[in-house]
Amino acid sequence: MNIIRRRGWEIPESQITPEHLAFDRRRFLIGGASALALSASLAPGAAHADDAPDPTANLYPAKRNETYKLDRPITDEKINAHYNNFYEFNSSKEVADQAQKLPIRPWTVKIDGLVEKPIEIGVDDLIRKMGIEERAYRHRCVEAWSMAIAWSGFPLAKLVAFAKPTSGAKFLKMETFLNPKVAPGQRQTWFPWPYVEGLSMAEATNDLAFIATGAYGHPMAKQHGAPLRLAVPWKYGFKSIKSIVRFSFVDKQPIGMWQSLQAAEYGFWANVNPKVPHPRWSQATEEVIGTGERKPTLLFNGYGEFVADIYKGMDGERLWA
Ligand SMILES: Nc1nc2c(c(=O)[nH]1)N[C@H]1C(S)=C(S)[C@@H](COP(=O)(O)O)O[C@H]1N2
Ligand SMILES: [Mo]
Repeated sequence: MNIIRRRGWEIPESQITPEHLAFDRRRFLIGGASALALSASLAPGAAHADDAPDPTANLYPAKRNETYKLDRPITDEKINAHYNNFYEFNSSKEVADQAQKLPIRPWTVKIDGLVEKPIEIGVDDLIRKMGIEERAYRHRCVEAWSMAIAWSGFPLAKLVAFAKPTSGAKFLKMETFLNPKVAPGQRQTWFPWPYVEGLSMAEATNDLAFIATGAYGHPMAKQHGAPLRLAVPWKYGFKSIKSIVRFSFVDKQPIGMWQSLQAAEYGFWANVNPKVPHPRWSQATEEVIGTGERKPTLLFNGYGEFVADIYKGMDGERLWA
């Protein structure tokens, strides 16, 4: 996968391994090679034989919300299912096989912090309460590659309304599961697990912010972050936290996992901007995975008409990286 000819002016793959620590480099390269071998043998979203049927499967496929249009075809599911970032499992792009070990039922979602009343709710109850729709979104990783995905799920704003945050809530902090027994990456104790990400309340209640519970017309494959993950397509991909177990409303800006590891490279806002390079590479263009194309990257990943207003008057903030 991801074998393209690069011209001299393009950055070599070895320099765009951003969410990395030096000792992961070798595994990353090995992962790239094994991705080729595995993608032929595993069906997308292939489940373990011992998995019970998904209790919400009958909700899919959901009706497409046509407000959000794509300027490119949806990435082939077979490719998307074997080109993932999910550091809880490993730091290569081939996580699909290992991710199948994650138990996703029962799955309890905690909603707490500055809310009228903390809630714990099973994911199936939550999904049925919220209802689902389909949205085709672009996805732009900070590593300068992109895809397009047909997510199913519900606007994050619906979950915020359900949570009833108090007026003191300024940010929403989200956390991934912590289960080192099934997630070998979480045995690497130099990572400050669990994975954490956050949004401001204005971002969390913008209609574009989406909680995806499925993709490609069926419940989410585990490697994409089942049973529920965030999709905030105007931001670099690391903001779109997977396999969420907790939503906490807080008064201070949360520190994301990548931000706590390398604040100079991964900030809180992380909005896509082709003119602001990452400290180690340009963000001007992106490799469209599965096509071998390079396309110019768009401001806010092309979603400025929906989200640019959020950032009016925030010029003092580091909005772009
Ligand atoms: N919990 C968790 N969420 C995560 C990540 C991760 O490693 N762990 N990687 C992020 C990054 S860097 C990207 S690009 C996207 C990748 O999503 P995909 O594999 O579904 O394309 O997930 C994001 N969410
Ligand atoms: Mo990413």
